[in-house]
Amino acid sequence: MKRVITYGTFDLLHYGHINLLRRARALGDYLIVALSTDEFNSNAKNKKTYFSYADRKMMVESIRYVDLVIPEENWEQKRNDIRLYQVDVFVMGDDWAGKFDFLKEEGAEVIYLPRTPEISTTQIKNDLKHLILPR
Ligand code: C2G
Repeated sequence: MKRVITYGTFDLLHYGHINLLRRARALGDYLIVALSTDEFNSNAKNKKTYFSYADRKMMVESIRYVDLVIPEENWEQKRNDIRLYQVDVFVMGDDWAGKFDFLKEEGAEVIYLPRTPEISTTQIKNDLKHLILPR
């Protein structure tokens, strides 16, 4: 069984996230999502999420491509996660290109997938602030 892992906040879940998860799952047989906790978001990622970790976890777990959701609590856990969950493939959107190549040392394939253009949680928040609705 080929096991894939990816990391993220997945706040205000949108089709860019789903595109990433669908392609990540297609790289193996089992997809783990390490979901940034509320503490990690506010303390280390300077992100204030709209939805709580519990709500984001419930939504990500509901996605057909996702097999397991675990907490992402710090930047350093990736090496251990790869060992602990016997991960074969590490996947991120290409806004992270090059940042996690060191994980190859743990024997994992490291793949950066093209981001879905024109959609982001920040964009959604800004549009809603100015009441710009999707086309
Ligand atoms: N993504 C995408 N296309 C978009 C928006 C996001 O492919 N239009 C991808 C991102 O590249 C990332 C994943 O969806 O791989 C989750 O996005 P975020 O929740 O913004 O994740 P981020 O805050 O980048 O957290 O340790 C890694 C971090 O936790 C990654």
